[in-house]
Amino acid sequence: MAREIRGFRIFDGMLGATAQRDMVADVRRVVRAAPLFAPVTARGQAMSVRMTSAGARGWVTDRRGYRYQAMHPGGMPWPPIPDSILAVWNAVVPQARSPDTCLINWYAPAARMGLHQDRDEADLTQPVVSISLGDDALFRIGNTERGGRTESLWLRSGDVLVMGGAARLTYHGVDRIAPGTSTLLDAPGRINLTLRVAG
Ligand SMILES: O=C(O)CCC(=O)C(=O)O
Ligand SMILES: [Mn+2]
Repeated sequence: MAREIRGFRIFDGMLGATAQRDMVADVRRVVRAAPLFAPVTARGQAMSVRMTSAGARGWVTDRRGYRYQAMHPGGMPWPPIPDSILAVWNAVVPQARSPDTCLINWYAPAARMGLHQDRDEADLTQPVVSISLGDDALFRIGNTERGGRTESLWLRSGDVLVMGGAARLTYHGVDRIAPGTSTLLDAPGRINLTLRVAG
């Protein structure tokens, strides 16, 4: 059962320990083929997360701006989205189109992500499904317009969050992670996976 906060659906602890470990192994395979890179916003600001993608396209940002593209910045294709990750999408949003991209964010202990909307996808009627692995993250939910009161919750390893429907354009971000709250990964930090229909 999911709980709902401002239209975001949260499946607490959806993935058990074995599923989480298997998924991390799949993520490591993707990262070996398409290494994490350090994104820079169009304004030239370094983001604190490291990222890569799986799927037919991947999200990139550099001085030319935010976009989805068919190749990793290193020139290689993005690896396919692992079945273990696709299975989560099929379980929580079975009516949606198939995702064509999975963004992999790596949060080292000091990394964060400012409040933003996910709006680079062509069809905003399709949801975004987010999976948390590793250390807890303090996740902030705002409103569909910039500003206003926000609400925060901790996302823990194995939690799945769906941003869809009227909340598809709700502002959200990660204030901080809590290093050492999970033993899933070899090092302190957090992996976040977001499945999307980009094209
Ligand atoms: O790390 C998270 O939980 C959220 C990530 C996110 O909002 C994004 O990649 O667009
Ligand atoms: Mn987002």
